[in-house]
Amino acid sequence: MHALNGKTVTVILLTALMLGVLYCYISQTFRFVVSFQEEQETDDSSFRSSASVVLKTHVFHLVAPDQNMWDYRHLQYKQPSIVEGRTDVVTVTPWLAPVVWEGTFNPVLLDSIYQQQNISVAATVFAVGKYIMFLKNFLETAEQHFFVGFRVHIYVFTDQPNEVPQVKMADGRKVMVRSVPSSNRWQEISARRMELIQTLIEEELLKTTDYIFCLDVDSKFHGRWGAESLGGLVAVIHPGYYWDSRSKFPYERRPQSRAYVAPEEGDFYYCGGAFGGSLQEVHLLAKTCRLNFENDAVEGIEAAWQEESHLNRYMWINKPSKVLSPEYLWQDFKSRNREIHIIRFSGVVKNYADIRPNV
Ligand code: 5GW
Ligand code: MN
Repeated sequence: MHALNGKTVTVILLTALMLGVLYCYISQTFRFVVSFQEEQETDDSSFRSSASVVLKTHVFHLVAPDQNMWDYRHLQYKQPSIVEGRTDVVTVTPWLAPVVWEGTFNPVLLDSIYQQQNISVAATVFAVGKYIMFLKNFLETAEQHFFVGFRVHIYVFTDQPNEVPQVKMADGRKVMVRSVPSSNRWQEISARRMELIQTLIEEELLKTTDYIFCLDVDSKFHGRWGAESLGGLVAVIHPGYYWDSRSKFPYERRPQSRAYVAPEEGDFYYCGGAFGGSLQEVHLLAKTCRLNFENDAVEGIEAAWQEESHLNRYMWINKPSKVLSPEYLWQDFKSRNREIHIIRFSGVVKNYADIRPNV
C-alpha cells in the first residue's frame, strides 16, 4: 500500500464533481421532458388559444401527369382561365383556402395528378342500431362515386357486424367492419365517434393511409366526390345556413362550453356529417373535439349539436385548408338552389320516430 499523492486525489475529486453535475443535468432534463408530455396530454385550459395547437403545414407537390409512357405529350386538357369562371359563388376563403364548386376544377387533371401519388383514402361511417338500414345504399353509391379509381377502405363501425351488406367492390377497394357496443343513448353514440376515429388513426391507419373522410351513414352519393376534395384539413359547408348571417348559425352559444363561439365570430357553419383531410390533421381534430366534449360532460354541459358544435369551434380556430361547397352534403328534403350545379352527396329523408332509439 502506498499513500495517494495530491495529484491523484485532485483528479478523483474533479471526476466525482463532473459526474455529479452530469447526473443533476440528466435528471433535470428528464423531468422536464416528462412534465412537458403530461402537460400536453391533460392540459385543457389552453383550448381557447389557437397557439395551443401546433399545425404542420401540408405540403403539396403536384406533378403534371404524362399521358402514357410511350407518348411524349403530356395530358391534354382545356386551357385554364383566370378571368373567366364561376362568378355566382365565392371560390376562395379570406385565408385563401379554395372553396370547391362544380366548374372550378378539372377532374381529369386532378385524377391524373393524384393517381401518380398512389394515394390511399379511408372513410369512416357509423351504423349503430337502426341506422344499419342506411348502409347498403351508402356503400353501393360510394363504390360508384367516391374516389373511383383510387385505393379506398371504408371502415364501418357497427353493433351488428353480421348485418353489413355485401357490396361488390373494385380491386383495391374494401369494406372493413369494426364492432362497437350498441347503445340506447344517442349522445353516447355521437360522443364515441371522435374517440373511435382517433384510435383507428393511431392504431391502424398511420402507416397505410394518406387521407380520411368521416361521413354520416344516413346519406348517399349521387355524383363525383374525388381528388378535388383532398387537403390538409377539409370542412364541408352545411347546406342549411350558408345564406344566413353568422349570428344565426346554430353554434354553441354558452361561454361555459368548450364549443362556444361568440355571436360576432365564426366563418361558416360546417357539417358534422362530413369532414376529413390528412391523417395527422384529422387525428388532431378528433383528439381535440373528444377531449373538449368529455371535459364539457364532466361539467354537465352538452353542446347544442354535440360534435358538430365542437367541430365548428375547432374549424374557427384551425382554419380548414380546403372548404367543400354544399354540393358535398346536401339534404334530400331541400330543393336545389341555383348555385348548386350538382349534388354529390346528400342526407336522405328519415323518419326520426322509426330509426332513433328511445331516450
Ligand atoms: C340515434 C339517435 C339520435 C341521433 C343519432 C342516432 C344514431 C346515429 C344512431 O342511433 N346510430 C348511428 O349509427 N348514428 C350515426 O351517427 C350515423 O352514422 C348517423 O349518420 C350519425 C349522425 O346522426 P344523424 O345522422 O341522425 O344526425 P343528423 O344531424 O344528420 O340528423
Ligand atoms: Mn345524418
